[in-house]
Amino acid sequence: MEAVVVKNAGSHYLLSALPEWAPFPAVLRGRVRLEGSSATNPVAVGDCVLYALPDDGEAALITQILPRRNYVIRKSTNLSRSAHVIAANLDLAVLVVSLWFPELKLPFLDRILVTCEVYGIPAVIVLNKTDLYRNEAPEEVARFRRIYESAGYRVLETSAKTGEGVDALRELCRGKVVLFSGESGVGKSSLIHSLDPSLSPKVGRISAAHLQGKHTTSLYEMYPLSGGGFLIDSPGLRGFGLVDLKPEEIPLYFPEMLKASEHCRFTPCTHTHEPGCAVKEAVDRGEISPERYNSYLGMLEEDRKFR
Ligand SMILES: Nc1nc2c(ncn2[C@@H]2O[C@H](COP(=O)(O)OP(=O)(O)OP(=O)(O)O)[C@@H](O)[C@H]2O)c(=O)[nH]1
Ligand SMILES: [Mg+2]
Ligand SMILES: [Zn+2]
Repeated sequence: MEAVVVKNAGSHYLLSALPEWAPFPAVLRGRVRLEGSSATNPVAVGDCVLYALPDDGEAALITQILPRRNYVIRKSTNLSRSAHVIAANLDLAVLVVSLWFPELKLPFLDRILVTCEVYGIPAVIVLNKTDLYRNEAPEEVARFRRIYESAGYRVLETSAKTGEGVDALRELCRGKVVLFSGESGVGKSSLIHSLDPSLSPKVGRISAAHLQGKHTTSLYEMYPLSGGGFLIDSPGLRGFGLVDLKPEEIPLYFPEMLKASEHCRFTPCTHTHEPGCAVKEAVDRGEISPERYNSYLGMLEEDRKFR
């Protein structure tokens, strides 16, 4: 029998035969692994699995993990460089950020965006907590929008507190399997609650000392959106290491750089020192944002360090 993993709590799982919502417990038998996967976690929320029901009426046994349509994977940023599959078989990734509390870190957002591009997962950027800074920092909000809209991404402004943008976000999520990802404290769990008040993932506070989230959500868990759709709440990301990409592959996953690179004199072009580089010219003309270009240079640099 086939079902989807809707909660991952270490060695215990909940499964449900989506779109039906009736979660039941399951465990993993022995060494079930998806062929070719080197991730530290064999099963992720969103995985489609085959299971058997034991005679003793205890938890179902996961017997096989079916091939993934796509997934989001991150490398730990410590020395082990082990990889962790965050979620699988997604229709949409909602990448939540805030200008303040916690402070915005663009290179971090760009890494997640690159990963979504690598695996072909559509991404929207949600700028949450606008109630805190819309009036205080309108230029910063406009600048943020410019950077990401010119790169081809949709940017939605929301406030889980006032409900701004929540209807638009609900429309985007309807009927889809959606991962909510981002740093701790940006309001992923709060947004899920405001999309559907019958859902109540635990919400934390912002640490007064560090002005950062407190890693309140500790598990990957899917929630059914009334009206259709499934939302995956996830723990705040601390760092986001890119999976193995060759340096020449990185610019393929910056949509605006990929487009401009058609006109580079050399192929491949690293868009750093080559004469006649259309990407650098686009940066100079202000068509590609310097922030995104700098994120790219940072990724190249990191790649060199670990080689
Ligand atoms: N002012 C304001 N506060 C918000 C908003 N959204 C969330 N918060 C607050 O931000 C804090 C963190 O919210 P959470 O929803 O727990 O954040 P999270 O992204 O789920 O964090 P982790 O689970 O730690 O990854 C809480 O105090 C929320 O009340 C918002 O739109 N405006
Ligand atoms: Mg949370
Ligand atoms: Zn170039």
